[in-house]
Amino acid sequence: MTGKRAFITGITGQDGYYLTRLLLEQGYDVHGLVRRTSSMPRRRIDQLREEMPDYAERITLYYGDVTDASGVIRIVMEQEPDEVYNLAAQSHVRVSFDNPAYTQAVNADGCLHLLEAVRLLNQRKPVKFYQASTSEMYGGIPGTAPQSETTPFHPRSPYASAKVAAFHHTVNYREAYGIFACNGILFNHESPLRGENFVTRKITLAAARIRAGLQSQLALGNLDVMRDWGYAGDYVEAMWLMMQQDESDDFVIASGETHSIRELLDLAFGAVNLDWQDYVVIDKRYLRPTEVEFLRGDASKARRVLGWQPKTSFEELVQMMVDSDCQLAADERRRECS
Ligand code: NAP
Ligand code: F7E
Repeated sequence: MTGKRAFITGITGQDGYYLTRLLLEQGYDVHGLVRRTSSMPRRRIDQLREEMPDYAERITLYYGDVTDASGVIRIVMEQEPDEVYNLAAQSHVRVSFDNPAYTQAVNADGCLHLLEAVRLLNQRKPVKFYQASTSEMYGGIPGTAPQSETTPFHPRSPYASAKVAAFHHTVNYREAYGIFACNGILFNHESPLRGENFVTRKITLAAARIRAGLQSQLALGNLDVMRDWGYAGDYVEAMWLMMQQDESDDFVIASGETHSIRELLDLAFGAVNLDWQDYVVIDKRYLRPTEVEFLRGDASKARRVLGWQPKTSFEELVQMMVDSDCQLAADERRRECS
């Protein structure tokens, strides 16, 4: 047991699940912020509690919202965590074009509220801060050179602009107040627990449901983009490693490979012996006013300083997601037939 206490915003999300799991295994008590909603959106945390019943008591949840500065500051000051991980975000890039001001409030101002809380607590005891930064900040950088910590930002969505602001707030608090504050610049990372409206999960779920006879078509947007996709379970290890350093810094976390959506479709539909061209239609509702065409990360600094490298290949990731979605489709089919 480390006896350490972590506070995680965004604990109900994909990364929240994997990070909570890792921290519990490391002996942490995990405190998390959850939003009050009319239904209980705790699917992933409930799953974790079932999978790790011996650890369930070490998870404590608090109602709150990162847009509510006073609530966030009160919780941090009362709970006195050793490490704060700010994962909360309106994390869908396409959706950020529909609600830009809200995205800014959550993704940029929310980070600032957490940083204020950490600054105040730091006057009482040492506390470390992690900000969930993103490869989307590189956005429209021309060419195909891999993006590293020294690549300039060129955000191409309200989501990315807000994340750039949060990145700079984090660096500024580090420089202005000397607090431990780091940015993990994570490239796309996926898993069987990925939200169903991100392209990887949308594709693996559709392949599984079409195979099971539960769906007949898959509507997608722009197929001409390239992404550096990794496994979320590997990437949360990098978050934790950044927080174990003596000095805070910013790190790119990526696989170093890039793949097209067509390759993703080939793998996912191939895994269930289908040809995606028979099922995919293009729907302009899924296009974005500005697109990020090409991402490939250079994580050599993380490899050198943190000793981090990904363990799961792109092919293994897609197979893992298809297998999980085939299981879900089989369950859905059983329910339909009973
Ligand atoms: P996710 O599954 O969409 O989870 C987002 C989390 O943020 C959820 O727990 C959500 O709560 C919470 N949240 C949203 N608005 C909030 C608010 N106003 N106050 C408090 N909590 C709020 O995202 P993810 O994939 O786990 O990503 C985690 C973080 O990493 C995000 O900041 C994302 O922008 C960033 N990131 C992700 C990737 C990636 O490829 N996954 C790459 C780079 C950076 P509800 O459950 O209530 O919605
Ligand atoms: O889109 C294209 C789409 O929504 C990937 C977030 O976690 O990673 C994620 O952002 C690509 C885009 O992820 C569909 O146009 C085509 O080019 O899966 P996505 P994202 O936008 O890269 C970054 C690193 C984050 O930080 C974000 O929080 O796929 N695409 N057709 C589609 N995308 C979606 N969602 N749906 C489609 O039908």
